[in-house]
Amino acid sequence: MAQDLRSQEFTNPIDIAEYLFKRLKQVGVQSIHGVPGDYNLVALDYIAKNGLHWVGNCNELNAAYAADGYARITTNGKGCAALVTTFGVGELSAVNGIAGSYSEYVPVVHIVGYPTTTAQKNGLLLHHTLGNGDFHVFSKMSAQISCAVSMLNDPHEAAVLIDNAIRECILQSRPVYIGLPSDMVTKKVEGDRLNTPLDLDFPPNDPEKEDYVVDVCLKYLHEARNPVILVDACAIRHRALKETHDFIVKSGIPVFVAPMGKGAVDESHPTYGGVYAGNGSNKGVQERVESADLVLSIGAIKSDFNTAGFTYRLSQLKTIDFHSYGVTVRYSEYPGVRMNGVLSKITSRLGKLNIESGPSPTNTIPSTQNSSDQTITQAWFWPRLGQWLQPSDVVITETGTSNFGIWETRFPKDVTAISQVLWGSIGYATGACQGAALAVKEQNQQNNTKRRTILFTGDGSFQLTAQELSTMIRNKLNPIIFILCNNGYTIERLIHGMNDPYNDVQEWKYKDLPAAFGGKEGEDVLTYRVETKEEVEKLFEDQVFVSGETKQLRFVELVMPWDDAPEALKKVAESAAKRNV
Ligand code: TPP
Repeated sequence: MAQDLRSQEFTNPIDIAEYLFKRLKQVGVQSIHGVPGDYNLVALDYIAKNGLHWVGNCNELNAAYAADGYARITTNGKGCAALVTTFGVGELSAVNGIAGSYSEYVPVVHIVGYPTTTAQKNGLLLHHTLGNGDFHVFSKMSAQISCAVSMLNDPHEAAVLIDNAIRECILQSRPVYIGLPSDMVTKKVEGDRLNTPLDLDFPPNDPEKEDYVVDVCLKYLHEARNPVILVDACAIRHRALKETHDFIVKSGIPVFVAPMGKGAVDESHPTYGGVYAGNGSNKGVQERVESADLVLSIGAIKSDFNTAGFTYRLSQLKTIDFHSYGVTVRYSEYPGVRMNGVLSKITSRLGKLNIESGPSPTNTIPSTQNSSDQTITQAWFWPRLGQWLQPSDVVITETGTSNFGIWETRFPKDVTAISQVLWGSIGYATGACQGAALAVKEQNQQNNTKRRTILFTGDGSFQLTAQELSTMIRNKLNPIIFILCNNGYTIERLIHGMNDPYNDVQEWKYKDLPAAFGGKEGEDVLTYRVETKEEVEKLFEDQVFVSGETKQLRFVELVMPWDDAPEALKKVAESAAKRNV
């Protein structure tokens, strides 16, 4: 009765859950990840009703990783991803994944189904509580890894809180937490609010301040003789890729990427020079970047693994840092001036520059690897992969040898790279592959394209989240998955305990898993095992395996030596080992 009276206050009353899912759909979300639970079941009824697809993950951690992967594909526009979990047990399982999204600036909306507001008020001794009547404890935990927490306990403010959460999620590119008590799901809010789309444009910089910063940057830029551009992850995460690209093309300045910036720039562009990561870089790259008289650093995240163990040798006196929150020119800080506006103004006002050219990387396999030895070595595989990849591929790598090997892979145009170099939770890549492959499938259907999603993960990492293969089969996804079978935690062996049993894993029959998860060979999946370079070559030429149109998920056991690692990893492991004592 009370609800009926309240709904009369609105011209177009709709249920809170309907409002929430319609808003998510408006910002481009087509699929919702998660796991059901009795506190979210009623809300789940609204997903299909509003034209959204329910993924149904095997567990909440995987759902969080998958949502992260999905978001990294959709944020090229202004999108995000969403997952639904249940109070306490479900949401806490997702926390590691959400923390990763927070750390790496990925916009994920985490919706948690709560017990009713009355049960909360009365402090009932309910399942999934700590048994102490505290219903705030889990949202307080999540507040540390969310840029907004919206508890929908009052229908009068629910629509505003939902709008605020989704907007903050996308603008700050970080997770948000929405608590939805089960009795609030059907309470009414004003549906007409949906006629006004959320404003997802970054607020413009103060023009006077922006002009000043642009002038300062241009002064140093026009004085420079051998500047370089260094692009990193935040250029991707904070949607500055177009501005970055325009600047690269117009300026003609040699451009390099940090490992987390892989995929941010067109690596087939003539001024692309390679991956810069201090001592982990190829020789020509390190020399060129470190001898520059000006480094234009766009969206840097100078973490240990991203800088090959803090081995950058770049002076702040020769650096201009562009960030989402401000610009730093040498030692002068200009807070509150977002890089997007500054970069596009610099490009439009740029005069003629005197520039020394940079090195041009190739995908050539090192001559030492061209021997008749058939072993699939890391030094051979990653450059070879660069020759095989296609434009627009999505390439996912995992914490382990693949995250470092990929430094040696020169991408064709428009490749999107996904990895979790800062947070580094193993198992992430397989979960993220499910989400990315789904987002790619949706985009392929919409744009009539044939993008491929390709995963490289270690055998050890795969064992943490292997069940997501089941979700991929269930959702008819067709990624190409390479399991690097090298008998255990090779990256850990290099850091400590080369021969110790704690770095071994049980050897699984990985190829048998798709069948165990209900996938039919030939119909849903195609499985392969390659042990020699020749077998890799044959696989790379197999048109069914290669094609983006192939409907089946492709699953490859890629056998590599247990003690082999990319050169960059060897250097990083050495410095990680030193920091651990
Ligand atoms: N647990 C989590 C959740 N995340 C971690 N990063 C670790 C443990 C520590 N760790 C980092 S890498 C790694 C482990 C255990 C081993 C990865 O081995 P594998 O996937 O086989 O990759 P390889 O180096 O052999 O390619």
